[in-house]
Parts: sequence; structure tokens; C-alpha cells
Amino acid sequence: MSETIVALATPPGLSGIAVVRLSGDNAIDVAQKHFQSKIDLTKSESHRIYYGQFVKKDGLIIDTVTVSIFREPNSYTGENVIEVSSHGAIIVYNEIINTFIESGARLAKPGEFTQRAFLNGKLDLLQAEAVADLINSVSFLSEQASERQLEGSFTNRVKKFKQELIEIAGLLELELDFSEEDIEFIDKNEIKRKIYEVYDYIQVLLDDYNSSQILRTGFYISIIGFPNTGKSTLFNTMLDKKRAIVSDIPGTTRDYLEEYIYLNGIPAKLFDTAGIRKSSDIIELQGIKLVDSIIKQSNLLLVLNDSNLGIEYSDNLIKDLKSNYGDKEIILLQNKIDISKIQERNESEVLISAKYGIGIDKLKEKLYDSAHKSISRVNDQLINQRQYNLLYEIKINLMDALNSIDNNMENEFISIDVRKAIKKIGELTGEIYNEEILNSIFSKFCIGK
Ligand SMILES: Nc1nc2c(ncn2[C@@H]2O[C@H](COP(=O)(O)OP(=O)(O)OP(=O)(O)O)[C@@H](O)[C@H]2O)c(=O)[nH]1
Ligand SMILES: [Mg+2]
Repeated sequence: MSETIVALATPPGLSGIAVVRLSGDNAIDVAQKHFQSKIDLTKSESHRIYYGQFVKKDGLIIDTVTVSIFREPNSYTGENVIEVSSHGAIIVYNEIINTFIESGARLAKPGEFTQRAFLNGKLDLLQAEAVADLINSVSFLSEQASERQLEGSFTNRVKKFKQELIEIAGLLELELDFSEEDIEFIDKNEIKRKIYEVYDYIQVLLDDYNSSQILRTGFYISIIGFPNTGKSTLFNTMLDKKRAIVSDIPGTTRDYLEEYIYLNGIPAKLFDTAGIRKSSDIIELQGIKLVDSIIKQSNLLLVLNDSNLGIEYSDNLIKDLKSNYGDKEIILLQNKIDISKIQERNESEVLISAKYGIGIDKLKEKLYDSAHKSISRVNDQLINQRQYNLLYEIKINLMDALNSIDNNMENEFISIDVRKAIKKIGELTGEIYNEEILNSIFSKFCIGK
């Protein structure tokens, strides 16, 4: 018998309507104790909505509400589910939740509703993870990908490959049974071709991982440079609001700031950082150390040069950045051209005035091109870190199997690796799981999901 769990399903704070959700074998009985209307919820059919009053044990009316009823197994969790929609006042929904707790429900843990849906077979792990991704989507593109995953497109493809590997392992093992008689049932080249088919698909997913991350969390752009070059001014201009403090005192930005911008629909996270210099100020030094960690996370660096100090003033900084963070794309910006009047040296530089908005459109275009290039790889599947790790292991197993075939190893050896890959595909979809894996996945959800 499952415990009845309760949580707010809508965001905390004031809202037009708040939804409190109950799930568990006793959810309908618990709700009925506090619902006053013409009907008896315990006798109601599934998928109905009723209007009535939410009352406490002592008969005190808390609010006028509607109650939706979903009977197991036709609910989100697969259990009996009740959703109470009340007015969105904090006092009201808290009172409703507390009343349910007094009547035997307990507060749900983060992701517990979805975890139950998984345990009751309503979703597999890939779909459950898609639920979290869908809620956390920062772009329409990633929302769409999560939606497809939730519908099972990824699951179906993975299952198809698993079936193929099971057949391959079966054939290999069948031949093993007759090995005394020296019969060959199968063409090894055919087996290789089939394994490669799965292998290639996995490789595409692995290659797309970086792009997946960008769609999932945004294309990271950090603005860096020496103090006073106008980084915070550029940050504000890009956001079109006064977000960062700007002053003519070097070392104004100590910590770092981050904000989302959209480059023609692609989410990008822009970072304003502390100016880089050898500093004796301990707080500023910490800010500069932070710059290192931001650069490491970034997909692109905007290096801002104060052109008024000379067009080449930041060239050594760029050299250092290239040698320390080799793979990062860097765009050099010559700032303050309103007072310096310099000439462009090459295509990779952009002349701007952060303060007066000169050259910003051209800069945004460049940023879009770069962001677009980095996500255009993604076909339709966004994979996360857990999935990446498992897919990588599966790829290694398949590679081992292919090597064994090339080295004319016994079928036994080949099938061991194929079986390992099959088991990991099971972990990917959640056919095989343990408590620890579930905790690490569902603890990232919000409460009430
Ligand atoms: N003329 C001119 N002045 C600018 C421009 N951009 C920034 N400034 C000025 O340069 C000074 C420093 O600007 P900030 O944006 O605070 O520079 P920063 O790089 O963030 O400085 P730190 O945070 O101290 O590293 C301010 O007085 C700005 O008004 C520009 O395009 N033209
Ligand atoms: Mg600043």
C-alpha cells in the first residue's frame, strides 16, 4: 500500500490559482474528508471535476475549490490522484496542505510524483528525465526535444537497438551450442554490420552532447578583459537594461553577473566578469579567480580592449587566453571607438562603442552565427550527463565486440560484450535501476512534480 503524498503543484507564491496534488491509495478518502459538496468523491468516477468547499476537520471553511479526480491506473502517477484547485493565496494552499498532512498524507519529496509514475510503469527513465528537462527548458528548441523524448521517441529507438543486440547475442550463443559440429549459422560480416548500425547511432548521440548542453542550458558567452575596458557597459547594452554597475574606477566589478539573452531564439547566457589584472585587493583577487572558472564553462569569450589605450593593448592577454584555454572561440572587441577613431585590423575583430551602442548589431550577428553553428549538429535528441556516460560505456562494449570479431575470437567472447551493452541499455531506460540512481535523478526535480 502506497503512502499518500501531498505537494503544491503550482509555483510557490501568489498566483491566480494554486493546485495541491495528492497521490496514493488513500488519496480519494483523504480528500473526501475535507471536501463539502453534493457528491461523494469516494463514489465518483475517474476524470471528473467537482465544485465545492474545502473544510478543516472542525468544519471551518478554508476556500471554495474545484477537485479533480483521477483513479488508478489512469493518472500521472498510476495511483489514485486528487488535484485541488484553490485561490492562489499562500495562506490558503498552505492550510490545504497542512490539513491533508493532519489527515494522514505526508509532504512529497522532490520528484516523488514522477518517481512513482516511473515505478508504476507510466514512464521509463528517459521519459522521466524528459519531464525535468521540459520544465527547465530555456528555449523552444529544447522544449520541443524534451517533448519528443517524453512521448517516447528516444525510448523507442533505444529499444529497437536493444532488440537487435539481443538477436545478435542469441545467434552467437546458438552457434556456440553447436560448436562441436562445426556449423556456422551466421555470417560474421552481417553481425558486424548490425553492431555498427547501433554503434554509429550512439556515436552521433555522443557527438551531439555538447550541442545538447547548449540547448539545455544556453550558449555561454563571457565578457573578459582588463579593468575599466567597458565590460559592464557592454553587458548592460546587450541586455538593454542597467544591470551591472558601471564606473570609471578600475575594479568596479568584483563578483560576476549572469543573465540570459536570446540570439534569434537560441538561449545564451552572458557573463560580466571582474577585470583581469594583478591585484593586491583580496576581494578583487577572488573575483579574478572566479573568471577562470567562468572561462572554463564558456563556449565563447568576448575580449574587450580599450582601444583608446591602443589597438594592441590586449593582444598579449589574447595570447595568454589562447595558450591556457586553447579550444575556446575568442572574439576581440575594440571598445570606445567613439573616442579612439581606430581602423579595423581584420575580420575577426569588431569595433564597438559599448556606451553608445555602435557595432552592437554586428556583434550580435556574429554571436548568433557562432551559437547556431554549435547547435546545428543536434538532430532531435538532447542527452544528459547520465545518458552520456552510459552511452559511452555501451560504445566501448560494442567496440570490444567488433574487435573480437576482427580477431577471430570465440563467439563466447563476442557475446559477453554484446550482453554487457544490452544490460547498459536496460540501465538507460530504467529497466535496471537501483535506489541510488533514482535518488540522483529525482532529487533534481522540484517538489510537486
Ligand atoms: N567613451 C566611452 N566610454 C566607455 C565606453 N564603454 C565604457 N566606457 C566607460 O568606461 C568606464 C568603465 O566602464 P565599465 O563598464 O565599468 O568597465 P568594466 O570593464 O566593467 O570595469 P571593471 O568592472 O572595473 O573591470 C566607464 O566610465 C564607462 O562609462 C565606450 O564605448 N565609450
Ligand atoms: Mg565591470
